[in-house]
Amino acid sequence: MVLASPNPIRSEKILPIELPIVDLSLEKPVVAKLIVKACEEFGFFKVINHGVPQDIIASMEEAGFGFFSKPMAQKREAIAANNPFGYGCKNIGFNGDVGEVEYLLFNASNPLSISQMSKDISNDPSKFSSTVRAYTEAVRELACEILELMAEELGVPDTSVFSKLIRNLDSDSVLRLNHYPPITIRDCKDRDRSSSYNHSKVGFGEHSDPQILTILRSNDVPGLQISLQDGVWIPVTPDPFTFCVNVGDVLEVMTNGRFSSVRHRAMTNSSKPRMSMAYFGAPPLHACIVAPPDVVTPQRPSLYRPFTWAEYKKATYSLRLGETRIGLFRKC
Ligand code: GA4
Repeated sequence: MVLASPNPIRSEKILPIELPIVDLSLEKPVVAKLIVKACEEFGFFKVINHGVPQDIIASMEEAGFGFFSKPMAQKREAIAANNPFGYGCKNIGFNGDVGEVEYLLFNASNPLSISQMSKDISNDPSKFSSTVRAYTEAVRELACEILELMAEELGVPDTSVFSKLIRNLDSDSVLRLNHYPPITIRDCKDRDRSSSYNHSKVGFGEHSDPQILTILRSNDVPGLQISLQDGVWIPVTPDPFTFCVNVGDVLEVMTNGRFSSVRHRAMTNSSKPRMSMAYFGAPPLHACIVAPPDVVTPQRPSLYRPFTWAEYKKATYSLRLGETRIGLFRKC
């Protein structure tokens, strides 16, 4: 098990492989096949011609950078007391994980909480909250479109089986803006400075996403890496015009293990700030997570016991970032 650490990591293999790119403007059946193949082989893919208006993306990015460029004393006003939402700096979760990252976390399905939080974030709270809401709605629609194509290709008759969970008004989806400031040579300890290592540090440690589907957009700065094999990292080439989509733990369970929720991490760099904006589409707390009968066959019997998202979330927050929680729900 590898836990989040802010220190440089040396003895690892970095493999330059490109993720599959799915053009959403192609014919539906073609797109659906490409998506399912990518989810089986990589758990990750990029989408182009995704239909999310560029001005909505640009406004969200501008609002995010606007906040992160504020003095620390002002950013601290957005720290929430007893919940994961609001501003956070270096601390990830509640169990001692740290990284070279600062972030804003929003309850994506609760417009009221977004408006409340915006008061501590921006001098123009109504503009900020409508920017967050417009972005969230646009990426949620994209997530639903992708989830419906997946269900179709998997042969599930109710093609809204996955998407209805995140369309539900009680969905527990979150939006996260992660800001990775550049780590300069002066920030590194002497022993790191003398090495030929490129001074990259762990921004957000190795983990899998607990939810159904993640829709991630980053600026043109590298940092995201995925791991298809222990200790082997594949860097994802940044492209601000595409979205990077990945399977979460719940979708791995709901496809009875056909899709993989793949571990990934974010590294910092020494030259430019990186900002990623991730929408994590999640079910409502009371939703029962179980694979539809169509993906359970005699050759592929059901792998997980049914559980609620509330149970899964509780397990997630009781463990460290890098720990595997999906195994706790596997049938013996
Ligand atoms: C990883 C994916 C999302 O960023 C997140 C994270 C959450 C948090 O930062 O509050 C967690 C992490 C994430 C998984 C394990 C737990 C919970 C931090 C942590 C140590 C918002 C999420 O849903 O799970």
